[in-house]
Amino acid sequence: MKTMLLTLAAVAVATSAAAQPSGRNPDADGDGKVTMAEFQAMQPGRFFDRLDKNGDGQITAAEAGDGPGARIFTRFDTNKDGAVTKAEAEAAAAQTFAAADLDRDGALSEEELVNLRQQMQRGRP
Ligand SMILES: [Ca+2]
Ligand SMILES: [Ca+2]
Ligand SMILES: [Ca+2]
Repeated sequence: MKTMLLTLAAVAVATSAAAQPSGRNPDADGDGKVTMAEFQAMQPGRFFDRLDKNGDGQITAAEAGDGPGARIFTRFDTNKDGAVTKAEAEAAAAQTFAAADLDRDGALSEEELVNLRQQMQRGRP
């Protein structure tokens, strides 16, 4: 379970990085903490919309593409209907956020984000 969540975060971060080569700070208001709203604004919304090529509100394996993307999205499909809905992606992101928020203050500090990134790097296949 933990690996799946970290993989989602890795995908979202990787997708964001691909779209924004200069990198983007998820801390939109610059207060040093990433709230759930800021986290959700960064992921999964942006990468979800990009992957949902036909705009029907769900990502199929074909839309996710071949390779690691297809395997990852199959695992996000929690109800096993062959498509990842935005709700499924958001639920996975929310769980990722909760797992990363070590002190449970509802926001990710710089330290918590660094920790999350380190976990993603270790968990990467
Ligand atoms: Ca679609
Ligand atoms: Ca599904
Ligand atoms: Ca926190």
